[in-house]
Amino acid sequence: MKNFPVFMCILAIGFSCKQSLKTQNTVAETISVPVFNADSAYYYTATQVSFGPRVLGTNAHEACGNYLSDELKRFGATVTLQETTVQLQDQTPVRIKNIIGSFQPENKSRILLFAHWDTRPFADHDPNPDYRMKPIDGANDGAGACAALLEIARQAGMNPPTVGVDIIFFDMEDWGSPNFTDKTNHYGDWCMGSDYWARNPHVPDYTARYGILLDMVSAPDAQFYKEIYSEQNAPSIVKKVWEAARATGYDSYFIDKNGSSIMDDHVSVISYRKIPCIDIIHCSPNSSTGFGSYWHTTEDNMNNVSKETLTAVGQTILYVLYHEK
Ligand code: AHN
Ligand code: ZN
Repeated sequence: MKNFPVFMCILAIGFSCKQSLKTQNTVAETISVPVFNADSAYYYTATQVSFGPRVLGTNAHEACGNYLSDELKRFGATVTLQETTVQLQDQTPVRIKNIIGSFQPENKSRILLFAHWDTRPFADHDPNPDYRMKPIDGANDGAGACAALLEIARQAGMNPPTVGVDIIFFDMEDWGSPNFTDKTNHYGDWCMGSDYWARNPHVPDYTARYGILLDMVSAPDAQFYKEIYSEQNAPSIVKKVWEAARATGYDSYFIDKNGSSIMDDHVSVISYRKIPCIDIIHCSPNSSTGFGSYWHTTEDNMNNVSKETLTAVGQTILYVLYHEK
């Protein structure tokens, strides 16, 4: 029966379960990719924002950290909380908490997905000078990327991929000094949570095949350019993800052009853990900041969160994850 493999494929597609996208890989094989649920991701974004700005040392930060770790547990991850004290530039101690959710922790073949969960304490790029010392909601810069990862965690819990997955929510990414200085505030630095974890991983000698950082992945009509440190350190992962976006139909978000070099949490992981990592980050090459118009302003709120953008990123990552053997 010469047509048997083809026939089996048609059968497999015909009987596909309701919540998965099947792509035909070879004649004999179909790969099921779960469907990213944008409503869930939107809800996880709104829930984080509802706690208030997740600025270190606040009740909102504490409550949101508990929420994120509880959700990872609910989806079946083994959760490790990594807490430590770091110092601001004026030596003030601050407590930080990295939240790590591991699926199939015994699996040696792992993929690392990460985002930052803290929010910037000041809207230093707000057009209105009166708002520049106010904390931001961080719907896009913080909550959206964590929400996309929570939805991926939910899918990984229901329908495990072949690889083990670690999802890390890093704390204190967004405390770098603003362009202005004033005497009433004290500043930290960028990427302090990921810097700490990369030097002190939750598992001794932790490694992964590669890592993907999501940062600012929920603004309407976001555009993701190929970030330069990603291109330099993990070109094959950039290629894999951009091809996955094309295969999934979201290539209008993933621009086939180089962007700029961005110091972000992936640089810590590349430098100290030697894991090739990429950063999927919304950039606007023609804007004054290089980032989207809401970046570090009080407009980074739920009015500017797009389910379409969350889906473009989330579905692309699921495609990559479930095609790994
Ligand atoms: C700098 O502009 C130095 N880093 C951008 C990383 C960042 C800030 N991502 C979100 N907020
Ligand atoms: Zn930021």
